Amino acid sequence: MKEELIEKAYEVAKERYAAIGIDTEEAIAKLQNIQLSLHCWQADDVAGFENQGGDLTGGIQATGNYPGKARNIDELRQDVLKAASMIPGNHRLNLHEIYGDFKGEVVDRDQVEPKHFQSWIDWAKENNMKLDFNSTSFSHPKSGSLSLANPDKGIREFWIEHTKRCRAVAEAMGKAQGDPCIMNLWVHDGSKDITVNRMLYRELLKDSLDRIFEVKYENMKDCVESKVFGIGLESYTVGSNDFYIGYAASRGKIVTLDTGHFHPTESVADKLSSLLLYTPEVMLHVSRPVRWDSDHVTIMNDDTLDLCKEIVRCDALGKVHIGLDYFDASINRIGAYVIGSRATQKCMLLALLEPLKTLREYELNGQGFERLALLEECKSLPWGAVWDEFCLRNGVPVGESFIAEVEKYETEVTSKR
Ligand code: RNT
Ligand code: ZN
Repeated sequence: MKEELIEKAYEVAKERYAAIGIDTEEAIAKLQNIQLSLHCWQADDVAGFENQGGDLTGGIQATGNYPGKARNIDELRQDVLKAASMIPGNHRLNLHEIYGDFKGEVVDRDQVEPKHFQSWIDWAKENNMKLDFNSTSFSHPKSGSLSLANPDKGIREFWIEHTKRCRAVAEAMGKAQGDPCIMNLWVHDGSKDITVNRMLYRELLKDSLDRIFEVKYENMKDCVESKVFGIGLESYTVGSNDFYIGYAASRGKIVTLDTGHFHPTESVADKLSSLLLYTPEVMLHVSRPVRWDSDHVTIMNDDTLDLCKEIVRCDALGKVHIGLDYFDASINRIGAYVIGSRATQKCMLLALLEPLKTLREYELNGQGFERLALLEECKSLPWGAVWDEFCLRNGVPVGESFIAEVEKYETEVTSKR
């Protein structure tokens, strides 16, 4: 597409938005500052570099066998940079513990140290990317159905040690980058069939978490992520939504809302304004559940739009961390990164272009018709021209031109793996 055409369209859009009291330049500036935390695990179907070829366990699944997944740390880094080159703005990378640079050594989970992530810290600095982190309780011989909530003392201690060490890794990352590393804690703990010990496991998890969080750090922030159920763990999840809301609210921790971790008709967007009253910040795992927590690639659907609008309506841009969490192994994986990231950014842009002041006036005046009419009209305002301009200014492919770019990378790089 010709640059002049994009700019011309933007000038028209700018005027059109100005007519409803919206400054598109302000929206663009805000969008520029929103950093997504790109999930490293989309590049290799959550395999990591520890148990090459090992099965993905813990009730999650990456389905599909599209060729070209990253097989080692170099390939993964190359893929992430390629994806980032097609996503406007500057973003973060979210690592799981199993993606450490173990240099061929067997480093068990209770042995992990910041040094195993030194090359990531260096790489991130070179590439102007900040890092976030996750402990990894799945895909391990000691994972089973219970990790931090395991009544077996040995197994529970193992995972407590792992998670404590992960916090130390996150602290090292945060310190090195001069910006807090957000560490997410999700454990799959649950039961396939009816359990008569719901309380016992939750007491154990609560106690494990208290022990894990004993050390106070300055350069990392802790998040806890709930879930409804995992595959093979359908009857009970120790770390349910209620469990973690209570935990986080009483301990000043951050709740991670994964958009695939609630009942299908539950609105995740609606949770922000409640959580933000009682917990300091919120972490998001933006995903796309299709009938279950299927982790399809995020798209610009009503769920994602509602979520982004709520962030803006709650005036919480500085308090909500936006991470992505999906793993589709059935399509080009770099393309999947780009689609999901850009879709999330488009939703954020639409949220930033909302004539909130007028909408709120209507609402307070009891003008329900006017509110609904303006909300509907906003859907067809020329936000696409603002998006194109944003991409152009960021030097990334505009519109569908990234398709050819992904295809080229596939021909030259991923198809040869
Ligand atoms: C699983 C959780 C969790 C994982 C990642 C890999 O249901 O969403 O966040 O997807 O940690
Ligand atoms: Zn998640």
